[in-house]
Amino acid sequence: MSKTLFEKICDREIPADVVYEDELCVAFRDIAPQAPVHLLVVPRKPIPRIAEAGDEDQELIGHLFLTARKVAKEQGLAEKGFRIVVNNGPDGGEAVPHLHIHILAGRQMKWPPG
Ligand code: DGP
Repeated sequence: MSKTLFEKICDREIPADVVYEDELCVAFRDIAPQAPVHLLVVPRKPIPRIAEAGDEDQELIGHLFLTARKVAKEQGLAEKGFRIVVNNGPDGGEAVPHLHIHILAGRQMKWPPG
């Protein structure tokens, strides 16, 4: 199977502004930022979307969220706040079929989201 776009970024085959990485995931700046700070936290494992994560991914999914917390703190976002988003499927606004957590910050977020 060919690699997903985000697998190629995780493997450093496509350049990205990486802010954090470990054995399970990579965090990098979104190429089309929707806020002054827009980061993606991506598992190295190419789970297409959260709806297709398995029970065996429980630890990994927890790791992704705790990594989002860690990255947000490291980037100085924790005090003013930030938003975490996971898009799933066509109606959810998913464009890249490789699970990722968006971290958005640096402006007042609106609710409900568009
Ligand atoms: P989503 O709609 O949730 O699937 O979000 C996909 C995000 O991925 C979108 O905000 C733009 C970002 N993106 C797409 N291609 C690239 C890329 O080549 N590099 C980086 N850094 N981000 C990308």
